Amino acid sequence: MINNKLFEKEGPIFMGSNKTNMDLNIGIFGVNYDGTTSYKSGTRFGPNAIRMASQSLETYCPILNKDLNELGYLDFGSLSIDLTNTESVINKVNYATKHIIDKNLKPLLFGGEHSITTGVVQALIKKYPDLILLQLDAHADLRDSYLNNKFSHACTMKRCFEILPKQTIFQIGIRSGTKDEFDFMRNKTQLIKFEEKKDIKLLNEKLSNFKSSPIYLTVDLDWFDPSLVPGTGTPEPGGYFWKDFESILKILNQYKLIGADIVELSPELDSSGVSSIVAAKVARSLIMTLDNL
Ligand SMILES: [Mn+2]
Repeated sequence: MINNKLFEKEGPIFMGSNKTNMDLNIGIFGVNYDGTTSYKSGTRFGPNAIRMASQSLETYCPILNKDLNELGYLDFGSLSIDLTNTESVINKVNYATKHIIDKNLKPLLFGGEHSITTGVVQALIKKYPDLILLQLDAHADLRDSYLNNKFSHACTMKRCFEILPKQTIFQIGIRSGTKDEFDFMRNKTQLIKFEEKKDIKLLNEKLSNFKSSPIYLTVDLDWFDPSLVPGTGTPEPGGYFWKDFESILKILNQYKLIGADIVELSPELDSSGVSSIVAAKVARSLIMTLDNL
């Protein structure tokens, strides 16, 4: 079927994102794609699971002292994509991101697998050449190629690194990868272990050189511990908890976040539904942080 629509309008939307009486600041869209998933698939159901779980949350966040009811964001729906070719999905994400930023909105994406981040960054660097990237993830995602696909989820940070003019990525809490990937992170001094209080201080110190830089945040939900977020395709023991995310959030709120994504939610792998709730709460937090400027 030929489909010329950019976004699919049917299905659930993120809570409160049907407001028409407000100046918009943030544009949400989903990418229901899990074509390169190497272990367990199902992230194509992620965007709608986040939207449905959002209905269970309060609109008010006591940590950030903000209320979604006072913020201008719109959920455009999920991107119409061709599931057979990763590169065409990434190109479509690039195109859709450009569409969002041309409207002067900050993009917030719901994945889908991590490969989609490459498309967002391709679009963002045209507007923000001094963009820096922050990645929360269990995995380095720095492989040059994986299963013969350079656009695999396992390569997404490598592809981003290659196109970022400033070549600056801070990779927070990475605990899995090849020796080559860890050597790369250590040599570029971009690995932040985030295991102790001093790592929060280290993150703050590193970011203090980028007070005026635009920052893009990619949240791979497997950064969290599998006991909190079992609904992800490649769970990795030894992860982080909600309080850890909050401490990063507090730091980010002092910086210029211009876009974000939440990827790798595979809702059907978690019968309790808690993974989707965590993802929706991350989304709520990021809408509030993106609204900061
Ligand atoms: Mn990842």
